[in-house]
Parts: sequence; C-alpha cells; structure tokens
Amino acid sequence: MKFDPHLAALLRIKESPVRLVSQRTTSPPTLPHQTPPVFWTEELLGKFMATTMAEDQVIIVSNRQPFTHEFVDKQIKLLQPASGLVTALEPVVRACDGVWIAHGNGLYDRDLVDSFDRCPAPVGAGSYQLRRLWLNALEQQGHCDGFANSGLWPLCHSVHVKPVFKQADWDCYRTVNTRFADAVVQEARGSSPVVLVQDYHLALVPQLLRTRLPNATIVSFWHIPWGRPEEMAACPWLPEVLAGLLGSDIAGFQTRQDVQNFMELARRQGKHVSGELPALASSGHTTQARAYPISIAWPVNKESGIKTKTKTKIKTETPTDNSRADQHAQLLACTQWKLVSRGKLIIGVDRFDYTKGLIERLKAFERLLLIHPHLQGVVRFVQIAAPTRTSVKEYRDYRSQVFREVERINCKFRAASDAPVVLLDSHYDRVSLDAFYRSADVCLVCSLHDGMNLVSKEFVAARDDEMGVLVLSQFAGAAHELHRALIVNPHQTVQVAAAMFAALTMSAEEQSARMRALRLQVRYANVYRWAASMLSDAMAVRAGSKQLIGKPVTTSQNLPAHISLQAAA
Ligand code: ADQ
Repeated sequence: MKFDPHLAALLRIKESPVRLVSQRTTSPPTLPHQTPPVFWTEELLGKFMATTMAEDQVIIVSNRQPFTHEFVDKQIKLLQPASGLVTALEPVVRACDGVWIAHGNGLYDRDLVDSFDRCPAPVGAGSYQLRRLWLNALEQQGHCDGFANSGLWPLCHSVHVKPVFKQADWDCYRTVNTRFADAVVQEARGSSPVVLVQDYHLALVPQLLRTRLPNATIVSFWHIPWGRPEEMAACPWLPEVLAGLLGSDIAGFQTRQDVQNFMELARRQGKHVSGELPALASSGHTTQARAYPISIAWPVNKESGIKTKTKTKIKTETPTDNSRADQHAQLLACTQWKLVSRGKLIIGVDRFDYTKGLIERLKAFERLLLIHPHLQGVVRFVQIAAPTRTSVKEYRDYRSQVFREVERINCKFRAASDAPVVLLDSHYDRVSLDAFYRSADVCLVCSLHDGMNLVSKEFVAARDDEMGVLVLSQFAGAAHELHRALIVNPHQTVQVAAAMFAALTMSAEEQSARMRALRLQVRYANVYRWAASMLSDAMAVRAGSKQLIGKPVTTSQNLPAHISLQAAA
C-alpha cells in the first residue's frame, strides 16, 4: 500500500509498515527479565489449584449460567449463551471442579436438575456442578432487566443511554442478591469456601456473604467498566452497591483505569484508602482492588498436544430448525461468496447491544464505499449480532434502528452489489464462529465502551494462518493489551473508514507481523493466567500474607519484555 500521510495522521501511524503503533499508550508493568515465559493452560491451572487449594471448595456465582437446556428440533438440547462472562469462566470452572450457581433461565432447565436443583456439567466439560436458582417473572424483570441491565449497565458504559433507576427494581435487586447469597451458603461445604462473585448483577452478594460466611475468601469480578465517580453518582443506591462490593477480599476489574475510578469513588464516599497496593478499609474489613484483564482459552496447540476449549466435547445445539438453518446457510454463503468472487470480507461479531457501536461501524463502512468506489461490489461487511435482552425496550429499538441502517446502505449501493452488508441476528456455535473468524480479511470491533471485548481475542486466537487485521476500538479494555491492532475511535467515522481501508490493503508481510505479535500476547495473557493470577492473590489473602498480593510472580498478565516473536511461533 502506498503510504498516505493523511491516513497516517488519522491513524497516528508511522511510515515503516511493520512499525504501526496505536494511540493507546497505557504501558503495562512487565515481568522481571529473568522470569521464564509460562503459557498457562487448563492443565496447569488444574495442577496449580490441586497443589495450592486442594482442600478449598471453589464456588462461582453469576446471574448468567454456562449452559441452558432448550427445546430444539423436537428434543431438549444444550445451548451455550453468547456471553463474554461464560466464554471466560467456563474453562476455569472446568479446571477447578467447583460449583457454579446461576439463574436457570432456559425453558427446559427445570427438567434437567435433581432435587437440589443441581445438574452435572456436560460430558467432557470436567466434573463441575451447576446449581440453578429460579427467579419468577417479577424478579427477572426488576433484578435483571431493571436495576442491572437498565440501570447499572448504561451507568457504567458511557454511551449516552440514560440509566433508569426505579425503587421497585432496586428492591428486587436486593431480594435476588440475597437469594444468590443464600444459595452460596447452602452450597458451601464448610465455613471458608473460595467464592468468585461475578459481575454487576450481584454487587451486593460479597457483603451479604461476609456476614454469613466470615471466613470465606471472597473475590468479586466486575466484567464491565467502572465509570468515573461523577458519572456513577447518578445511581441513587451507589453507597449500597459500593458497600456490597467492599465485602470482597479482592475486588477485580478489567483495567487499571477501572480500579482508579473505583478507588476514587470509595475515597469520595469516605472510605479509608491506603497502601501501595490499592486497599480499602470498611467496617474493619480490608478489600484489595486490582486489575485482572480477562481473556480466552488459547485453542489447541497442535505441536504440544495441549488440550483446550476447541477440544471440548460439550455437545451443543446444532441449527436444524428452519430459521437457524437459514442463518447458518447464509453465513456459509457469505464465506463462500468471498472464495467465489475473490472479494474481501470485513466481519463483526457481537451481542446485539447498543454499547457495541453497530450503527457507528455501519456508517464507517458506508463511508469506505463512498470514498473508495472501486471497493463497491468487492468488499462485503458481514455482521453477526446475537439476540440479547430482547425484553428491554432500548434493545428492541436499537435492533430496529440497526436493521433500518443496513437496509438504507444496501439500497444506496444496490447498483454495484446485491447486499454489501449482511446482518445475521442469530446465535452460532463455536465451530461456526471460528470458521467465520478465519474467513475474514478484517475483524471490526467498534465498541463505544467495553470492559474487555473477547471477540477481538477470539479473532486473534482463530488466526493460526497469521493473517487478517484487527480494527479495535480504543474504548475496549482489550485496546490496553492488543497494541498491534489498528486502534480507532469508533465515533470518528472517517478514521474507522480509513482503518478499514488500511486493513484491506495491508501487505501480507505486515499482517503477519502484527498478527504474530497479537497472538503471542493473547496466548500468553490467556484466561488461565487470569484465573491463576486472581486465585493466587486470593490464596495470599487467605494465608494472611498480604505482601504477596499484586506481585506479578509468574502470573502477571503482561508479556515479559524478553519474549521474542520467534518464541511464540
Ligand atoms: P460481552 O458484552 O458479552 O461480555 P464480549 O467480551 O465481546 O462481550 O463477549 C461476547 C461473547 O459472546 C464472545 O465469546 C463471542 O464469541 C460470543 N458471541 C457473540 N456473538 C455470538 C453469536 N452470534 N453466537 C454465539 N456466540 C456469540 C462482557 C463484557 C465484556 C467482557 C466480557 C468478559 O461486556 O466487556 O469482555 O463480559 O469479561
């Protein structure tokens, strides 16, 4: 590609083709140079837990369950939801043989549990137990659709969707949090389990457990961003939410910025903040706040024979009913179109959520076709958007708006191409998604705000051909790590279009250099490292040796400076 200074200015890149840098400059701490690179695996995490926590029971508690039982093709089948939380935690719970407590929201979930509402993990997925908790319609409405998804979700994502706070929703939220805490107490074999409390649906659970299981080691993890104190102050029950989280021994967040925001808020709320490691004292209890950037399981390493998620024998639902089959046929047609027409494919994979910037990326794609008319009929943009939170009005409105935008763009370019944009609002299995990632020339992640964004990491992990370009929003937590992506501001249509053009015209050599660096980063900072890092800190708390906390030892999320790209090949 000819060097274009205008484009370079937009992307803030330098002339050397293999030296493109992003605007994101947060430099992570590095390991001491002598530390050998350790690539964490499910097996290693299992061994780590067997040696350091052999006697300790691990309980994971989240609103979302790792699998649901649904009726598909005249039989009950297992479905893995489209959820970053599940993608990340499922490999961890497999490694630790624990109990996972979650809301049973599948239509046939009740038919598959024993008298204690438990059901075993699917064959091949380790031996963990899923304990299902039932919520009635009012509880679901007030807790999940209400305070969590219409209140806290927009509050924490600065995307200009007004959070809705209702007293009735808050009451429901408290009730449901108490019910989850009850379930943890019921599942605890002794008085001191290790409890991993997940996400903004369950902010009150840590404090509720602290009073009932005072010897438990409680780690909470907030999967979404933690906003600036001035923004968070809009929540009428913020002091209660904060007090809830301060029941944790460790409060984990995705980025250091989230930790800083959390600490600043706590300070403003009169909590005692101290220590070189961020620590908060409240009601005589100390909480460490720390960033643990979440990740994915690295796929099977053919050379080492390491077993990872792609080898999992979980039997998932296959698309045999008509609408799903159609959507799968369409997906296949899109990838085949690329082969047949020798065209270029830009892809997006997201939940159908207003934080993911679907409209923004459509506008950028439209601009790409307008300023580079020779790409009309040559480039196709296929966006997968998994249906999500369809009972919330903002989500239904957003969905209609996105469909209208797709229709508009397709009409505009109809003369040159049947449909430059294809929108598939369906759920896909892992195998299909991986094939989709592999078929792309460009993967577009345009989140307006995202705790991490696992899609960007899945794309990188799928590209064992070391080709393809990732265009990544600077507002996704992943941009703090994936420096060799083309980092963009999703609100700047011109910049995103320019990045798409740069990606489509990037030389194979440069794609490969970038992809190798990205793959090394994701393989190194994988979800097993994330879990090991958090659990080793939890064990240090348990042992009372707070000194150990935060020392990166072998579990740092960040690449040691001395690992060369060759080491990852
Ligand atoms: P999410 O907002 O759900 O996660 P993300 O991290 O991108 O966002 O994870 C989405 C997951 O759903 C991915 O594993 C993806 O493959 C899957 N998915 C998307 N569309 C799908 C489809 N059509 N069919 C099947 N699967 C699909 C939240 C936070 C994120 C954070 C994660 C983990 O909002 O910021 O990264 O939790 O902490």
